[in-house]
Amino acid sequence: MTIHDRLSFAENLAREAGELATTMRAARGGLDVQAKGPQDFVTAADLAVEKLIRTRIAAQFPEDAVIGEEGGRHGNTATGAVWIIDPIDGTTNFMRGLPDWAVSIACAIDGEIVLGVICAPDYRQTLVGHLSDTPEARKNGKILKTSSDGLAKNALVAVGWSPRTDFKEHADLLEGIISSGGEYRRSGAATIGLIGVASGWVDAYVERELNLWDAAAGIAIIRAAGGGVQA
Ligand code: LIP
Repeated sequence: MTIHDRLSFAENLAREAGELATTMRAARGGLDVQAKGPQDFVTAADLAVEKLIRTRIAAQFPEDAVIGEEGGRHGNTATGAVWIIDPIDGTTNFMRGLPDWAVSIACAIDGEIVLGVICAPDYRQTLVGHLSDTPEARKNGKILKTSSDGLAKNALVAVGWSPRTDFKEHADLLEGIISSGGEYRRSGAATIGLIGVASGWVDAYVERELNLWDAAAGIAIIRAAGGGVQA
């Protein structure tokens, strides 16, 4: 199996997963929202979408391992491939009917993230990226290129913050952006900020503590679009 085979599979799967989430949200009353922590929620759609993704991967790539936000790690990879999935990134936005949420699917081989797909159904956008010998990122079929402005004086930075982390540190980060002449935006879904970077709409995405499943697909897409990533 090549990276391209896996990417094509992941793109179709992310679209299917996005459709399932959208359908479940439209069937009002069926989301069964549970709190995992302060301002941290899981819905029936998160669980159903993760189950769908795991089922499809198990059928197509039974020897690959999977790490998912809701179910943790399953399987010991015999192929060196590990899928990293967030069924719904931006669950709070999703369950409230806001458009900033997405399905995120990435695959790492021998410890390196090599491909990613982010499907944002409410924006009708699907981004794919791969880091083969000739890296390439696309959004709805069109080649992507990150902004060349870097962190110049007029930088626009997408930011993320989670209630898991210290707010004072976040406030300091925002102050640093503003005092250096920049501006910021926060959508409440890391994947949406990463779409902004990959599309060249914003110059960077910054979040002090991000889970692997929130970032993995975006990392592959941004690198494939010519951007850099710092841990
Ligand atoms: C959330 C993110 C949010 C970020 C949080 C969290 P969830 O993911 O996308 O932007 O700040 O760290 O992980 O819980 O909605 O999938």
